[in-house]
Amino acid sequence: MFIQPIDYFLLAWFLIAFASTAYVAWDQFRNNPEPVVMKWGFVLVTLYMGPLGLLLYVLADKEPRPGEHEQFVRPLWKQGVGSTIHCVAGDATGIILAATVTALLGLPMWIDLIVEYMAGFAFGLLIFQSLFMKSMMGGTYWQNVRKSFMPEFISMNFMMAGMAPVMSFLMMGRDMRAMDPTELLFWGVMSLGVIVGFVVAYPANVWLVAGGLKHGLMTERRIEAGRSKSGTRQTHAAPHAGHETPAPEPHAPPQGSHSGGGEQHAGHDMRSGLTRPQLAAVAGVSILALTIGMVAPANWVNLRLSARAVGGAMMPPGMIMDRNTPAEAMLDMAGVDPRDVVARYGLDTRGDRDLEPRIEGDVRVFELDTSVIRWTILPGVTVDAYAFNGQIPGPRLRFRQGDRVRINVTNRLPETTTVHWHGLVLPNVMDGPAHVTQEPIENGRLYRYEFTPVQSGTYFYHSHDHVDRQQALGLYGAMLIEPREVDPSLQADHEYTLLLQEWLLREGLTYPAMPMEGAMPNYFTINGRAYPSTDTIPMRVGETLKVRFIGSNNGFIHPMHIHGGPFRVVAKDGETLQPSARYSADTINVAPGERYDVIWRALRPGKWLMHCHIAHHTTNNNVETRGGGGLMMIIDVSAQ
Ligand SMILES: [Cu+2]
Repeated sequence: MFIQPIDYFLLAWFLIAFASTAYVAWDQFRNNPEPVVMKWGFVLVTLYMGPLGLLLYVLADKEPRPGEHEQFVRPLWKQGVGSTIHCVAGDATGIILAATVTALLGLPMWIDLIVEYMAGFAFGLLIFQSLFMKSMMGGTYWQNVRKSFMPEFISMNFMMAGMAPVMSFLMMGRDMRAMDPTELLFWGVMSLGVIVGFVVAYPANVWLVAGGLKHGLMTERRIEAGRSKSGTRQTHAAPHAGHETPAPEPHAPPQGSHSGGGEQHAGHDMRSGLTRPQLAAVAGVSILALTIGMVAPANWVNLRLSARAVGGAMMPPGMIMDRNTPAEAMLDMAGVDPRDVVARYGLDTRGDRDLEPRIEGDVRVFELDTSVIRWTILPGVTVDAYAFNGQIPGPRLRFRQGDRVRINVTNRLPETTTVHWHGLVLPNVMDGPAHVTQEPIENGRLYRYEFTPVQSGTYFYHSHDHVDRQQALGLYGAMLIEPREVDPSLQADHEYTLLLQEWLLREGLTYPAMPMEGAMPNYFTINGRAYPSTDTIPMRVGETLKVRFIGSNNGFIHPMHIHGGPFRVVAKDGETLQPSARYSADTINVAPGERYDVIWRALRPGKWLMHCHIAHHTTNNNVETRGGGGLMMIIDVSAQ
């Protein structure tokens, strides 16, 4: 629940909202002399608008001192507040109920908005507005429904004109947890929508009250003593312009038409000072506002998506999401949900650890499982990653050319996956591409890969289901196949296997890095660590080092460079180069999927760097620490 700063703000907001609502409810039903439907109106609106609802209540409606309610609620602005309150209480309740139901049903956002409008209008008209009018004016329920229709229509249109864009932009925004009713953010967006809807609907409500077509606040007291022992209700309507003048006279100041106040109206009837053309014109403008509010957001966000399709996805800042961006694209680029993390590892845990097989007959059995982990790449910097066996990179699989190998892959990711054994000659059904050679492995399921490697050299394995996402989040590992016969010319005093990776880490969330807008990486790792937390290789002058570069990353070609003299390239993509084809270089471009085995000789003592030559890839979020960052490590050569 609490994974972003907004979540803590919302927790505080709703605690204040509940406290405010409790106070308003207590005060309304205990102290405030007004009709029950109005009491409920304020209670609901305070629930939705939190401290702002409380503010409106104490400033406009709460009886300041006994007997003063009639006088207190008289000003037009307060009457407008009251009128908006009983509109919003009904409309917002209908809208929120409809939004919850449609989100759970998985309907597209545009249908969502239409259902919300209809539910809000029905709720507002049939419950709050008509009941309120009935308690004000008497008459039958259906007479009041008819009378309330036009003012409710105008008010609802403006309300939704404010609320709809808030919902569209924020629910379909970067943090689409806002589409999911089980998230606090959903309720936060609803609250903000009601507040904006209230503000937009308020001027029309003031106009309708001034014109005598709506009532705002009124006083209803039980007289306990005197006339009747059972108690008589007396309703005091706050006076408003036009209420006594049938002529279509525009609103005079509300205080003007009455002096003294406290006039009693039982079954008070309203006469509107508004003309049909005036009403029609305002209704027309309200329809225009409604249309803009409902339709305009479709220019920017994809309202055809549903909460079920994308609800809960958190998108990287800067990602281009337009009105045509499909749900699949969003899910591909969405950040890892920190609540899916099942284990956390510090700098003391290494990746690329050798995985011991179990021997079953003549078969070597390896167990791999996938899960979401939190992995430390630098002191205080963690990524939420998809990992094989809880490590980045995944465990190193070592076997011998000609060995029978079985690898059981159990998927514990929140999505399907498969594994591809990059570069190997094997049966097609063991190759791994999802939907091509096999059905993807569902969460909780196991897939058994079995083959006999006929090649030898440097290989690697990686996810082949939503590769763009899953490999970028960490699903890769080295696969080193020893040859049947050792070739001395490929031997060295030291060996180091080097797996490259790019990460996108922003605001505490990890997104799959991609070479596209908003998804460019800002951290880079060698074997799951960024410099200065990368390994240091100790050597002596005269010794040789065999480096196996593996392009296990997705997005970039990394020109890998070693200081202190050239290396000899002896193998490419697992294939040993003929002696005549071997060559010397000091920089080699390692593209995604490529492997190079190079042998470097330590000629001079000292600290010699091995690093990517795209300078940005040797920074951590654009910061250099101790001379660099990211794809950089040190070969520490001592004299003899
Ligand atoms: Cu690079």
